[in-house]
Amino acid sequence: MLRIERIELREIRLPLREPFRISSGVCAERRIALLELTDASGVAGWSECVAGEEPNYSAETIDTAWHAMKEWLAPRVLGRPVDGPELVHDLLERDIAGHNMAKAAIEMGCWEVTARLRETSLSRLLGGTRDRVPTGISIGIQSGPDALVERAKRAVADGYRKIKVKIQPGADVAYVRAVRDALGSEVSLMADANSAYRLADAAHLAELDAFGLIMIEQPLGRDDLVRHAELQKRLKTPICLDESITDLDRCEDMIALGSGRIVNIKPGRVGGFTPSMRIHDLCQRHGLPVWCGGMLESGIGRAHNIALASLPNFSLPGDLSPSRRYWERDIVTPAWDMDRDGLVPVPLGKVGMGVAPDMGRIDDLTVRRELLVAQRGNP
Ligand code: OSB
Ligand code: MG
Repeated sequence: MLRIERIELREIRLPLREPFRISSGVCAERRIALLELTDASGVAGWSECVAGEEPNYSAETIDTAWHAMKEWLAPRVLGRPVDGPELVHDLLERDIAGHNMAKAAIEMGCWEVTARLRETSLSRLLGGTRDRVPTGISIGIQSGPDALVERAKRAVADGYRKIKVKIQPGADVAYVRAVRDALGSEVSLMADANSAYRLADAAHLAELDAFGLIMIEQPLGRDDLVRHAELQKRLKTPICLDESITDLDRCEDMIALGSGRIVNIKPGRVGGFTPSMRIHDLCQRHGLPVWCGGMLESGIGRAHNIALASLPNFSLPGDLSPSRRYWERDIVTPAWDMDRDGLVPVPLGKVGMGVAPDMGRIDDLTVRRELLVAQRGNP
């Protein structure tokens, strides 16, 4: 049994070591909402909201998520006894449309609190089966092919097991060709377009088939499963969907329509761990691989992603880079790291997410905080 009595929301500002550019926008400093949820028994757990600064990846931003959590979502769970964290997603879904990232932050926090209540690791609680997860890198759009090649070579030398390069019109075929030529045919390479193309670009995108990419991620519109299905017919390269898969039904539609053959699961995008696991299981039944995407999370969101990525059908490397790739200094101890083979150890021997929030650092970075408590009257 779980009963959340208080949720402390904070916003921290965390500068990236270098700006991260995708086709739909650029980020130099993350504004991250962190949650500390405390159960009636006094056990607390942390989670992170992955909503961005601007509505370029999805409609949500940190400010809309803050509002949704405070006004509609936190009141749903505060003071309410729930039998288990697997019920929280449906509780938050009922009569509240959208706001998946806000829902996910609360839902994932409930899983973390439960892991601590049961004195088990978050990975074990979710049904993880792996003690190490393979890591890929997501490289932002660079000034030219040479700069991209240099980044990609360094990433291979660091041990990353998958290289993802961001593309957009004007920075695509020549960039990918240069990387493939430099890395050779053995390296797992993929491209992510973040919705930058139209179906009319199909012939141009088909030029990427020459480079043996393991997948192309989200080439077309966020909500556009129909045209992705048409595009997939014209490409040899498997399409992987990210932005489009906002819930289990969208994933069923993708499979029914043939809009993609791989899914990038980001728990924030789909509303938490429960829908992530449902999508994971659905894909597994259909023989489709999934992998865990990233949203430039701090060490707290990363911990949650790594626990999820330990589930069996996460068979491709996730965007789960070590802390130092993003930050001068992370907000957790120990910082996240990978070995020379690009594997991150899952902290199975620890309770909960397996890293501790660095409270001094978090306090230094905090620009706003708000305490939400149970109002009388929640059953
Ligand atoms: O499309 O996967 C994406 C970052 C922000 C928004 C969207 C995406 C990304 C990434 C970063 O690719 C992956 C990471 O966190 O390393
Ligand atoms: Mg993506």
